[in-house]
Amino acid sequence: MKYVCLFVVLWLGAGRLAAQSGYQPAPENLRSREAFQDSRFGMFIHWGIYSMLGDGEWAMTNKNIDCREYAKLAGGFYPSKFDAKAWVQAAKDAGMKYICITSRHHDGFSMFGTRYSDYNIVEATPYGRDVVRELAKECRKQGIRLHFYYSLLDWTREDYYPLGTTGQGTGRTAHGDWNDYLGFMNNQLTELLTGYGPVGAVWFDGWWDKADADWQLDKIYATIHRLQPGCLVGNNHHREPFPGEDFQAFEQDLPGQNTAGHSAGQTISALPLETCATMNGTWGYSITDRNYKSVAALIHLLVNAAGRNANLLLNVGPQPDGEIPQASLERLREVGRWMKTYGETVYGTRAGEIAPGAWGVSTRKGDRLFVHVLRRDGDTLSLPLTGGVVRSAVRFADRAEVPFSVATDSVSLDLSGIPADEIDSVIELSVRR
Ligand code: H79
Repeated sequence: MKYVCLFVVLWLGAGRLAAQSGYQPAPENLRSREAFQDSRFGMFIHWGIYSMLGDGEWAMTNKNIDCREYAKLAGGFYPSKFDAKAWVQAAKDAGMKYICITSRHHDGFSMFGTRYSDYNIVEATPYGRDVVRELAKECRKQGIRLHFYYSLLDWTREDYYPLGTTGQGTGRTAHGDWNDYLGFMNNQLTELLTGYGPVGAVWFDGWWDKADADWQLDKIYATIHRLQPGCLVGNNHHREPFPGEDFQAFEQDLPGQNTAGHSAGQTISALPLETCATMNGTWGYSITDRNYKSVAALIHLLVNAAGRNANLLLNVGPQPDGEIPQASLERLREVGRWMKTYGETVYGTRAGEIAPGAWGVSTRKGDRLFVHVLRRDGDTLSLPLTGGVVRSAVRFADRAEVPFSVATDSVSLDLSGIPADEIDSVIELSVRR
């Protein structure tokens, strides 16, 4: 058993060496990491020609659609209501500070005007517009940072060979050269990092499709950091971060949790953390999925992330017409309304020293420790707290005093004056450390 473990450790170690070894983040990269953490809330956008099928972004593989048949969707893609301004406005109204859009998902279709494949929105659709460029422009105008999701996995290209664990039923018979594929990705990433203004982050996905392939991530990451040293690199590989990465991604789970089954292979690193999550059960547009989280659940997700030192990247899946589904827009507005009052207890904070519990979480900004009570269990809340002097406790929303008492290792709050049915009862403690 011991030897097996040693082998696993060595093997994982070797895999990491394939990433950007000896990586020293540039000063602007370190600043970006802080700004990224300060922003805490972003919008994930999953949009592609798959939206026309109304069955999520995995439809091609889930239904074993031949890639040549699938490609015909492009000829009918005309999102007549696409409006970058409306998308950015929706993100802003929600209190989001950045947008991460799928520049190319696993289906292999590029949502930007690339010179390296004609299978892209400008050349292959009657719409003919570079929606990523329009979004980039609008983001700059409205002060929202832009991140690019970029799939390492491809279900259409022949040079994505040998095939991985997914996409085996998409009808590819000819074999291309893996090195061509790596070159293609480097070229596309160079386009994205030179033609679209400042990029906040590149968000990789799909590595797990061929976990033991020679991805040459060192080259890919180095290209990104050379072109834009402040651009953060993240990779949703569900493992511990590799060298060259600037933040750690968690999918459909908060850091430390593994309800969705993607996070068994990763513990929490010292890098900035980001949890991505769907608003219903699907990333790409689904015409049948009405299983939306409530506004309260979404606020809890955001606050629970902040209390675990993580950002929340909350997804929307625009329709084939280019509009964000109404059910998503309504929720974004409501979360935004809440953030107008409580944003100060989320933005610019780091996890507080009171560990998350069934009751809720804490966040901190300077001497201000925000206790977010997400689940009330009686009128007295006793929390572990050591090494600080509690000077005051007030209800954040109206500054009303909250009676409290301290013991050596704890603080007790009397919540009797606070309604028990609030989404999040925020108590602000002034704690001098
Ligand atoms: O873009 C969205 C999804 O399309 C993508 N990531 C989010 C952000 C995603 N791809 N796959 N998944 C989510 C689910 C992952 C399934 C996996 Fe497996 C289970 C990966 C590794 C184990 C199945 C078996 C796929 C590869 C091996």
